[in-house]
Amino acid sequence: MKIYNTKRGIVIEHLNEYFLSPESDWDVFVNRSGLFRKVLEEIHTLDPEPSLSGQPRRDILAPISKQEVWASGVTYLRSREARMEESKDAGGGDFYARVYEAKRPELFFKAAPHRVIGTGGTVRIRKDSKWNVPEPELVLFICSSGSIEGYTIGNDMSSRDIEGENPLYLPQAKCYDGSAAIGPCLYVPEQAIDPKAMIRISIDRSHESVFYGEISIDRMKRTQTELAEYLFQELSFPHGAFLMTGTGIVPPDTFTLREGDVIKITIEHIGTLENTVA
Ligand code: DO4
Ligand code: MG
Repeated sequence: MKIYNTKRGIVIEHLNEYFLSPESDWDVFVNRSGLFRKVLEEIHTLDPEPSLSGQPRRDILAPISKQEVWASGVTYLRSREARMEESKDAGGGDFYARVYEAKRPELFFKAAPHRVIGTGGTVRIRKDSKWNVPEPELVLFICSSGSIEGYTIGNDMSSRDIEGENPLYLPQAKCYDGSAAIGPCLYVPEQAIDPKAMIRISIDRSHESVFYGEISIDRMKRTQTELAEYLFQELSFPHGAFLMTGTGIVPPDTFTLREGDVIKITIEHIGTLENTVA
């Protein structure tokens, strides 16, 4: 089942049928444990609305209202290698190797909800940075009681030169206007997402492909539950929270994003998050 936050309200897609929820408050709708079963019961009381199937992309909002967005880092080998390389001159490489092996994961605050971009929106590169990449990530939706209730796609935009200069600059490399995109929907399966699901990213410049990468989510070193438990250990989230689970795809060091680039991130079962760079 997929839940869309749209200009018309909350739209539920289930088995190729579309329903408009009578609930208009996104936070009330999503922040429930056992979300799949509860929504399934609700749609049994609703009539399908075929007109919702062709809703234009511009009507789809980011699947968020009052939730904070957090992120995990160095959860895939590729991220560990890229970070060690970019920070070696600053003497920071060892920290990434250590956090990859450590029991405690790296968790950082990524975005307040008002800073989050949905599909079709514009992500940004910082004006004081020369080396920027998108990070395609599986994102967990965790309800206020701590259970993983759904998934979406995330782009953890990152300034590699700022982060590489000194790991203490991480919040500036990661948190700025237009640095976080999630969407297009909240995917709420009956069981946990298929561990073989692939994450794919393509970047187009002037209609030509300049980068493509893919990885399956089971290449992540940590479990989704472990990350969610660490996040909720000392923090409460009254409306639930989103947690980006880290990137396993990093473009070569010669690559940097440019204004006008189109970034498409697809995760099997969820859909495609598409954003243009400004
Ligand atoms: O440690 C820096 C950030 C790591 C990150 O965002 C990732 O691995 O996805
Ligand atoms: Mg990341």
